[in-house]
Amino acid sequence: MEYKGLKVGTLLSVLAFLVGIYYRESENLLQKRLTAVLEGLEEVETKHVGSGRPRVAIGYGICTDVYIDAKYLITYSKDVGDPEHFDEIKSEDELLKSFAYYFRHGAAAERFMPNGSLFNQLVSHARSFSSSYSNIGGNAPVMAFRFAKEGCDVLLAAKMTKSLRQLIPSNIRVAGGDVQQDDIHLVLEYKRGETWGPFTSSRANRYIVHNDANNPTISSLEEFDKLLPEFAPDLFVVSGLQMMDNYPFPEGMRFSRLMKVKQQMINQPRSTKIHFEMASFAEENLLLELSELVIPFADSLGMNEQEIANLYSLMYNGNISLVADSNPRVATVLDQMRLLFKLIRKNGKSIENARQLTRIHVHTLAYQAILNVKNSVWKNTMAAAAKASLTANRHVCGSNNVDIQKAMLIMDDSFSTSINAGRRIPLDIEKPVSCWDEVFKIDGDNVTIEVCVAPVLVCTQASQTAGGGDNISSAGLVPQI
Ligand SMILES: *[C@@H]1O[C@H](CO)[C@@H](O)[C@H](O)[C@H]1NC(C)=O
Ligand SMILES: *[C@@H]1O[C@H](CO)[C@@H](O)[C@H](O)[C@H]1NC(C)=O
Ligand SMILES: *[C@@H]1O[C@H](CO)[C@@H](O)[C@H](O)[C@H]1NC(C)=O
Ligand SMILES: CC(=O)N[C@H]1CO[C@H](CO)[C@@H](O)[C@@H]1O
Repeated sequence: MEYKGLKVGTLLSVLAFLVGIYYRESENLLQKRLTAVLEGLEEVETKHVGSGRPRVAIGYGICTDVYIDAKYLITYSKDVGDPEHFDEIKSEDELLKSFAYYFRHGAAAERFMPNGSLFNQLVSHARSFSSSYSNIGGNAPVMAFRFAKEGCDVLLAAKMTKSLRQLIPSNIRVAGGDVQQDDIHLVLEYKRGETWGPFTSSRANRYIVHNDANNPTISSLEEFDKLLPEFAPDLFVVSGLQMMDNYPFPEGMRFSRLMKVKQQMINQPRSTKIHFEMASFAEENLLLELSELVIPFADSLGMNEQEIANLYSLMYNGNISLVADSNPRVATVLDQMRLLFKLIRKNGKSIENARQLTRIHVHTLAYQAILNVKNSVWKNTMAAAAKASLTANRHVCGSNNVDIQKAMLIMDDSFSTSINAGRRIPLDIEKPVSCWDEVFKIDGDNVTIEVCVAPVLVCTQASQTAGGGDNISSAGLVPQI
């Protein structure tokens, strides 16, 4: 018995030992893999060393972001009922239903709250939690900060209070006057896999409500216009236009403001590249207006996976998609990029003063995809994809040094370049950024396109999600200008 017992015991411990080795080995392999990808990305990123200080002008707007863990501010109860989409949020009930609608898809959303006192109550409530914090927010300032950090000379179009202005670094010039009160955005954050009632989030994201008075009217546009000729930017970025989404404008006002944006874009000399950063648009009419008044006058477009699905759906099906897959396959996104590129180029031919679209950057959780016309004004596509990818981890994890202990790869071991006639490209961990050329036939012309895809070392311990897209898009633009 004893002999047998000993034998079984020994066998078990040998087995445990082997299992231990196996796990340690696979853990080691995983770490090695992530390290290789990180080193591969960093190598490509550092290949680009900028010369000189590019000049970047960015419109429009600014706000104070108040961050709160969503589950602290809003609690689930059975009364929430079915998730529902609302154009604007008129009551706390609507907030809960609307939050549920986006949370279950892990999709970002931004909604206007017309009731100022309800909004202020929510902000005070959020601020009463010690874990809440605030930051300068708005797409334009986040991009401006990033460009300034990356060594650009920056001009930002925004009106703000004197106290907010003191928080803007002195190396960023501001165009726009003073206001009495800054707009506040209340950012409800949640993590991947978090539950809220019966719903589970598929990724870390945020739901934003606001009661803006300044940003929707792009009140800084005129002041900005006066400074632009003298500033002579290499790059002009149009962003923040989603603040017009579902905003109660007086009749015709939105259209006339967008006409001013169009005019401002057209007025720039051809030597100034123009980038339009998309955002989450819920109002079909606004997106239609943008596709007439803004998109045709840009050289470059930046957007996330939801935004490209939305724009694609509008241009192809004639309606918008409010939520889309939050982890789309590379092939799906590349196909959407190709079709949008061709369509926008085609439409542009019959639009007076239109520019030729030469670049699209789509940032997703799992990868960065950049498409641009070869030998165009955009350089260093590969470095741009790597930089965008690393910035995604750095921003979300809140640290400049990527820690592989807090990172994972979501992108598959290989991806297809297209849903139908795609080629499979394996993910080479030593050379993680894949680039290739394609020839597009557009109205009888052969246009050579360079496509680069870089995997993201997804941050597993998110410290922030808001502003991620803006940091990533700007980081991707810097090596290219
Ligand atoms: C606005 O919100 C306040 C506070 O929640 C509420 O008392 C008031 O009835 C609301 N007003 C409207 C028009 O819904
Ligand atoms: C948009 O149109 C397509 C095709 O007509 C349809 O399948 C889809 O359900 C519509 N989506 C929305 C959100 O209405
Ligand atoms: C475009 O490329 C095709 C081959 O891929 C060629 O037959 C055609 O002549 C080219 N067209 C132009 C305008 O260069
Ligand atoms: C990692 C990183 O640099 N994130 C930045 C993104 O942009 C915001 C606003 O400028 C910064 O506060 C973050 O540090």
